[in-house]
Amino acid sequence: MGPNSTFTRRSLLTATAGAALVPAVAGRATAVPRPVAVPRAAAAPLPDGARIAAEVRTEFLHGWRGYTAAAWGYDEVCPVSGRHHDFFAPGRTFGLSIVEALDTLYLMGLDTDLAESCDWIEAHLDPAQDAEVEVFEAVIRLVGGLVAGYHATGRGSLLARAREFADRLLPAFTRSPTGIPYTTVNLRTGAVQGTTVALAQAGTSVMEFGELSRLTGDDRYLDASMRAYTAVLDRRSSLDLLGTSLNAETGRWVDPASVAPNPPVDSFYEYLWGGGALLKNRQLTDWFQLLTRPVLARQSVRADGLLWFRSVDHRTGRPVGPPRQSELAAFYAGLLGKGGFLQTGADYYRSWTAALDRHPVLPETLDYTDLAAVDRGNQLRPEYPNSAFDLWRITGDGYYRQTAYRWFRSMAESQRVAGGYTVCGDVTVRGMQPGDLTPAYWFAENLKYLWLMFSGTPRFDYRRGLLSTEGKVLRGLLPG
Ligand code: DMJ
Repeated sequence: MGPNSTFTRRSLLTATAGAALVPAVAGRATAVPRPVAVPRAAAAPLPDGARIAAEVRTEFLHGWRGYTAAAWGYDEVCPVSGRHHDFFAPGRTFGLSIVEALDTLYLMGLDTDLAESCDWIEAHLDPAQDAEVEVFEAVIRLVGGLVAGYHATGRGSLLARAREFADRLLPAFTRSPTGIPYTTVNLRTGAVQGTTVALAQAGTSVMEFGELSRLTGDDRYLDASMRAYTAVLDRRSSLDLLGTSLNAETGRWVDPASVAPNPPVDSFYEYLWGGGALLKNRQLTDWFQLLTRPVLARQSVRADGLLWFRSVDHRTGRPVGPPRQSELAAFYAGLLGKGGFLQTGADYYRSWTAALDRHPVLPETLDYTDLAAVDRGNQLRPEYPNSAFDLWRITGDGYYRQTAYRWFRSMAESQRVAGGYTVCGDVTVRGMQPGDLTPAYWFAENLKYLWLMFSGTPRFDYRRGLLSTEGKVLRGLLPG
């Protein structure tokens, strides 16, 4: 999830309505409804920013020390049992939490930990393991993490490792007759599998692969991502909507529902905007605009003054499925802000803030008609503070810092255990049934957004910086 190259600081209340910010897009035009501001509740005054930044860093270190003490070199820590978890394949490790943490360690000034992490990668990380990996996850976590680590440290070994992973992932793209990548690839053999491909799997590589092409001068990575995008765009409906998943070999839609901005399509849209901004690629930006307008026009709904997104059949625009919203969709508030739909993004953020009034720790899935938890677990997800960070950068509005801090405190009060931070089983019961996992993305995302909002670190270019869907800083790390 990432931003605009030019950030203006203006009050949300005086911001131009989103529709007026939308550049003209050639082709079939869709009218975007005029946004209506969702009222926001007064938030408590914040402690001093430097004090919050210190608190955030302390909590990051609590999680990091939990990982390093119990699971160093493994993908993820189970902070309650002290065991570890293999993320990609049983019995295989990629030291995923280490790779995911690199640029966060840099931004927080944890330079000794960063050096030790890089040393581990140089000594142990093997991109040629006999492991069948999810291409989407390997790109955003491993390739992205290593590229961001390279930007943070200048260590060429990290870039070389990123490139080797990308080379081993490329068969998923190049062996596909349509260009839509197979979902898995064996890193050692190059064998590909998985023909039913969700949009996020088809279109979440252009930021990492584009940056890798820029750094190496090798266009194969960017070309693979663009070919996949073109294959999907060619299959949009007459309404300029997309379904959920396609067959990589036939190119036919498997699931025709447009479920944006929910998973498993979420980051497809995010990377059209992010790739456009990072690579200065007008085609990607135009596609983002082209596909976003009908999502806003046909899928946005207002319930009790809050803004949500329903699912529709991408061919007819008719509503399908129950009124559900995944927590993962909360990233879309920031994306809309960055993409030129600021008031709509602000409204959507306020909807999620209302959900947090009801559930201080967000459940995985809500019924948006009454904010009831449908899937009651919480996977320690970062989407809400991601949007807070994006909207704060665009507007400078203190509301986003207040609400992000509230989110942070709730996480600290509910999901902190002796060995770090953990997912939980049911946010609706007292005690929340702590689970036993710190997902590796927690080291990449959750506290990075808070740190960037409160620390004012000189190691980040607040104007030009761009982050991936996994929170990797792919542009804008500064020496310091
Ligand atoms: C992260 O791995 C990425 O943000 C991905 O795009 C979807 N969300 C997870 C964390 O919730």
